[in-house]
Amino acid sequence: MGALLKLTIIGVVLAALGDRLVQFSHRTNIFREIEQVDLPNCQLLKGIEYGSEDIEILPNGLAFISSGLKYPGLVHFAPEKPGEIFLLDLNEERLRPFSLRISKGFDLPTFNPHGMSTYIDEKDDTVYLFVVNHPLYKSTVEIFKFEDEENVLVHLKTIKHPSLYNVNDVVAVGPESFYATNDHYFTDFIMRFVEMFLGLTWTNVVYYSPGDVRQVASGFYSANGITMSSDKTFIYVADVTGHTISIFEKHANWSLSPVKVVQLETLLDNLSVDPLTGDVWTGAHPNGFKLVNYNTKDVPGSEIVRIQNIHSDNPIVTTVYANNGSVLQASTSAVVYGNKLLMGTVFHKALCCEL
Ligand SMILES: *[C@@H]1O[C@H](CO)[C@@H](O)[C@H](O)[C@H]1NC(C)=O
Ligand SMILES: *[C@@H]1O[C@H](CO)[C@@H](O)[C@H](O)[C@H]1NC(C)=O
Ligand SMILES: CC(=O)N[C@H]1CO[C@H](CO)[C@@H](O)[C@@H]1O
Repeated sequence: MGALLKLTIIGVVLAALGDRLVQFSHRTNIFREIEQVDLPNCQLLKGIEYGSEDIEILPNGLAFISSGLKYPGLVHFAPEKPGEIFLLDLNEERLRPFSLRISKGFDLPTFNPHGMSTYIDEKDDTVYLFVVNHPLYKSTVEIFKFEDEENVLVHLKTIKHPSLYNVNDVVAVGPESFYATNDHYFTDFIMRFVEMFLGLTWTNVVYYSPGDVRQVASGFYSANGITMSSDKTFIYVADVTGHTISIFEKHANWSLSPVKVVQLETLLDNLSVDPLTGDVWTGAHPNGFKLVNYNTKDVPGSEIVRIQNIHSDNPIVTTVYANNGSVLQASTSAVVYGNKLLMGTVFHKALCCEL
């Protein structure tokens, strides 16, 4: 091979790598620093020290908080402690979350809860709690029935399916059916890193019901939080490293068709919708590098973003709370109840402030 050709090939390879690197650092916000934004009357939730990865609030103000996620590549402050689901009554002045009892027969030592969703049966007001679980780093979706008189989660069913290969979050649409995001093709940290570095868009949304399982959307860099509009006609999907929220119309046959994509700057994670206003809220990672490269001297921060008028031509995107990690590290979820804003994190505490 001629020297010139060799040089050309090396040049092309380096240029391609450089391009990947620029795109990768952009997708993971390696260099981003944020301005702090404060809110009044904040209280950290007592007893929650090992994450509050996802939060689901029932119309009556009871909140479920999943805690103790162990995830390849992310820090955990108590790796031997099984995951828990906390219950919190947001109508109380002093917030006192407590760990919910789970019925016998469920494998608690390997409980590793991730995204959650609730489904309320209109016939008899039964509350079903769907929890993404990673026992031994596999992916299942657990369905529980919530008995509010005894404050216990009764385990009904474990769902496993080859199409649900690495589930992140779910949104329940029936007592046994849901949409789920697969956030990476691989569970292995190195392979997920390679997948991200190459900018592969192999993550997707799967519809699951006992008789019908199929992919209904695809082409995300890292599909993560998923939720439904208050009127139940649209599905919103957060793409963390794509920095986008994709909006889909939900059809009677459960297919999804794309409506539009809203571009954000931050690494948005879990999504929620304010039932009163329709605003979309997300807990986000200001800087992806600090998240995966945990350093006590330079901790990952938190950023809570509200998107108003998401269906209009000009959605209003506002950073409502931002902190450098001195109070709250690695925010993932933000949920509103009245004038209260509840904020969850991957592996740190949970915070409630007034709006
Ligand atoms: C589902 O319904 C939509 C809208 O009516 C239609 O466009 C689509 O082809 C249907 N998909 C399937 C898989 O039947
Ligand atoms: C974070 O903010 C706090 C309070 O505003 C400040 O005291 C602290 O030095 C900041 N930490 C870093 C790492 O910037
Ligand atoms: C419910 C949900 O989307 N959970 C995500 C929230 O944030 C964490 C941290 O990145 C994700 O890993 C979860 O998948």
